[in-house]
Order: sequence, then C-alpha cells, then structure tokens
Amino acid sequence: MARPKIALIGAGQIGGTLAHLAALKELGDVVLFDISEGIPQGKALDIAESGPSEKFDATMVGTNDYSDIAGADVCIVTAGVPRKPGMSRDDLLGINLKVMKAVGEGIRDNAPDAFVICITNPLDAMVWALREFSGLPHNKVCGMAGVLDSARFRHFLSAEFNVSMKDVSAFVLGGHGDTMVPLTRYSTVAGIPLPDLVKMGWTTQEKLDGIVQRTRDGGAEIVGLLKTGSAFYAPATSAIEMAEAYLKDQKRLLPCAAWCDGEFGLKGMYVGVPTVIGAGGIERIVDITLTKDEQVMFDKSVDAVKGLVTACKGIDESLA
Ligand code: A3D
Repeated sequence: MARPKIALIGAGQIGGTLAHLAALKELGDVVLFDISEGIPQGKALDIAESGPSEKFDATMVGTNDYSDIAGADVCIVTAGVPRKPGMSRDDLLGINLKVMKAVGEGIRDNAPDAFVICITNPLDAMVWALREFSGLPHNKVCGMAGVLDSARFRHFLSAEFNVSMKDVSAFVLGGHGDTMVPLTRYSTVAGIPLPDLVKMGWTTQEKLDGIVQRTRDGGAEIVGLLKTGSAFYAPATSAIEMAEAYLKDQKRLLPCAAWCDGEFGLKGMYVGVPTVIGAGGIERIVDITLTKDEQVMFDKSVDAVKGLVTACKGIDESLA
C-alpha cells in the first residue's frame, strides 16, 4: 500500500517542525508548501538529509505550487502570521483571513478528500473560515488548540504534583483564547480528580487557580520569552497527535475545535470540545454536561468566538 501523503501548508516554524516530526514517526510522505520561495524547498531537503541517520522512509518535497499537494490524505495549515509580544491572537484576524481564502481554495481544488487540521490563529475563527472557503465536509475540517492547551495544563500539573506526565490527564474546552475553559473537574492524576487532590492536600485551591491562569496565558508566556514569533514545538506535536489518530484510525478522544451542530447547545459553529478522531475524521463530539460555573465560562468563550466570526463576515463579503 502506498504511504499516506501529508501536506503542510505553511513552512514556517510550526510547518518545519511538523515535517520533521512526521518524518521521524514515518507517518507518510511529506509535501511542504509555502508562498515564500526557497523556504519549503530548503527545509524539505534539510529534513530529507537527516533520513540516513534517523533511518526513516519518507519523501520530502518543498514547493510553491498547490498542484503538488494533489491527493493529500492530511493537510495541516499553519500559513499566515504569528503574533508578536503585546499582540493578541485576535489582532491577526484580517491578515490571516485572506490567507485562509487562498489556502481553502488550494485545498478544495487539489486535496478535497483530505482531513484538514488548522493551526493558524485566531484559531476558532480561522478554522471556520477555512471550512467555508474549502467547502469540505465539516467532519473533515478541524482546528488544533485543545490538545496543546491540555498539554500545557498537564505539564504544569505534573510539575506541581511531581508525578509523571503519563499519569496526568486534563482537558480544556472553549475557544483558543484568553477565555478558554480548563476543566479541573475532569482533569485527573491516575483517575483522581483535581478537586479531590486539593482536599487530599496535594496542592491548594490558590495554586490550582494559578495553574489554570498560567494555562490560559500559556501562549503569551512563550511569545514574551521568544520575542520573535510564537510557540512551535508543542503546537506541532499536538497537531501530529491528531493527524496520527486519523491516519491510524485510533479513535483517540482529543479536544479540538470541531463543528458543533446541536452539541453543547450550539447551532452551527466551531469551538473547542472533546472529540473522537478516527478514520472518519471527527467521528463524534463528546457532549458532556457542564456545571453552572463551567457553563458561564464556556458561554463567555463561545461569545468571543462568535464575535470573531462576525468580524470575518464583515471583512469578506463571500462569508456573510
Ligand atoms: P511562521 O513561522 O511565520 O510561519 C508561517 C508561514 O506561513 C510562513 O513561512 C509564511 O511564508 C507562510 N505563509 C504566509 N502566507 C501564506 C499563504 N498565503 N500561503 C502559504 N503560506 C503562507 O509562523 P508559525 O509557524 O510560528 O505559526 C503559524 C500560525 O500558527 C500563526 O498564525 C500562529 O499564530 C499560529 N499558532 C497557533 C497555535 C495554536 O495553538 C492554535 C499555536 C502556535 C501558533
């Protein structure tokens, strides 16, 4: 059987890391696409030259031509601009919306059967726009944010408790922004929920609140440190986890920006929710019941996403 084909639209910091990880994990042959000439070709060649030492079998192609993504099984989209210190993700809306139009049409014309994972910010609005421009089925277009936000939460928790990250599970709901909702009730160490761990004296409520806030600010913390660009290692790893779940039909339960049409009481919008990812793309949305407080936070997050989608419609008439 031929190797799967993975198209990476955007060959910047995340795109290059995605290509490297896909090769190391032998997920398939990789095509790196970018409008910038030389960058995708140079990164593809550099990664291909690591093959003999790493002993992976995968071809690496760098291109500025959409026809090279033809027939891709997975497209991961990072095309656009990242934020700089002091910028919010929402400040990127206007410029990245235009990029989503070009990318959506490129995918529609060349890889209409692909499972598409959007990473470009502001995430929830960009995945919505990408789906509109591409016209692909909603279950085949999703956004990566929840896996990353949950991974950050898990990392901070494992450090606080001094236990292996393998035993910490956590999830974060809502839009990928300052209003995201880390769900402490459903976050556990080896099955023990965080509120119980507070009662057991493993940490204090105050410290836990601090970790929740640090998770919400996780992207900004890295932007502040790097000063030129945003996080890329963990975002790339998170998207690869989703791509692998699709390619290997793993039926993983992963939080991501998915199309809700009735779930969580939402009528037709993208927002971060728990999903099952397998060969059918987003196969299921896990519609959990929220407490009153969680619902208030979730609603606030949903409103923020709705505001961004309305702004997109104001910028591009074809979306209205
Ligand atoms: P960067 O290293 O600047 O790479 C972006 C690439 O996109 C550059 O190589 C550009 O040349 C390319 N590009 C621009 N316009 C087009 C176009 N029309 N077609 C194809 N390629 C184009 O950025 P990055 O890789 O660090 O980040 C990429 C995006 O991911 C940004 O929007 C970030 O804000 C976003 N991001 C999201 C998360 C989430 O968790 C959702 C995390 C980190 C970054």
